[in-house]
Amino acid sequence: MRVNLEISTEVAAALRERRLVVALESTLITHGLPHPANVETALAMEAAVRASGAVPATIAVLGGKITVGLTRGEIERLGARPAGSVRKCSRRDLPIAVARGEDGATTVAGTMIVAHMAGIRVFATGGIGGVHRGAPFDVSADLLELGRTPVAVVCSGAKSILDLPLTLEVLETQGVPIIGLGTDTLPAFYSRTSGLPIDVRVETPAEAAQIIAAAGRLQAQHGLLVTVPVPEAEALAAGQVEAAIIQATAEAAAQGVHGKRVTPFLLARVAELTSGDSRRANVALLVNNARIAGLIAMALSAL
Ligand code: PSU
Ligand code: MN
Repeated sequence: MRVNLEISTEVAAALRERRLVVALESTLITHGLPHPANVETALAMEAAVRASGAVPATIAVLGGKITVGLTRGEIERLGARPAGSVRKCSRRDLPIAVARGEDGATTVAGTMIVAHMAGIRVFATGGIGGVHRGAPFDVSADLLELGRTPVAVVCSGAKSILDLPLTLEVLETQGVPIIGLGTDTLPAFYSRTSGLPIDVRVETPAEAAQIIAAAGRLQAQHGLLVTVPVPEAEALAAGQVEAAIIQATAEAAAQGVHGKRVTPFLLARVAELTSGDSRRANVALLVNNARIAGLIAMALSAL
């Protein structure tokens, strides 16, 4: 017997009518941003998806139930939970949270798995996980999930706390096409470019949708990345954030922070060291990516 998904009435109706749904993750609510900015951002992302004409589906595990399409109240409650009290769920964590009736926040990997189970093809987030600097075996489960689950992830590249060249190598090995919307280099999360070339540049969400549709016709069993640079007004200069990343990475190593705690630690510490500038960039790119994902979903339905 297969596990039941709790799909909200609105999302279920949208999926039945073949109206377009955009998946949104929940780890950025519980581990990526502080309260109450996390709740405000999650709700702003949902509003941005709607403004593009699509239906948002924020995904999480609630009391062991895999839930697709959280209500506003559920987002508010999840966002108010004390730090560390919600399990961060990548592929290996999902069965644990389900079996034990826990609350779990889905990462990019976890959200892709659930989106695919529900029949959702487009997912918006901030930055995917990747290969950590100085730790070439700390490879995010996001990269392997992109190699095995057919969902298009709209993001601003991989978080620049990571080793971006090594991250691109793993994505190449995994067979994941990287599409740049209005860019021919990989966006570097807080800043608009890493200078690293990617596979293809498109100018419109509709052109990105054509590639996603072609992957579908090829019966591709892997994901795709659609990368969108952070909006100009909130972008940080690469040099501005680099010193903070180097310091935060050294502190993580000195304090013995490892495993799933690394990414939340670095995001929080870089935000402190940049007096909140990195967090403003993070929020701006999240909302912008949700808007673009909505447009891609709409274009996909028109094909
Ligand atoms: N994007 C953000 N903030 C976040 C994340 C992405 O703007 O907090 C989360 C995603 O859920 C991603 C996770 O999957 O960070 C990566 O964690 P790790 O490196 O441990 O795989
Ligand atoms: Mn890791």
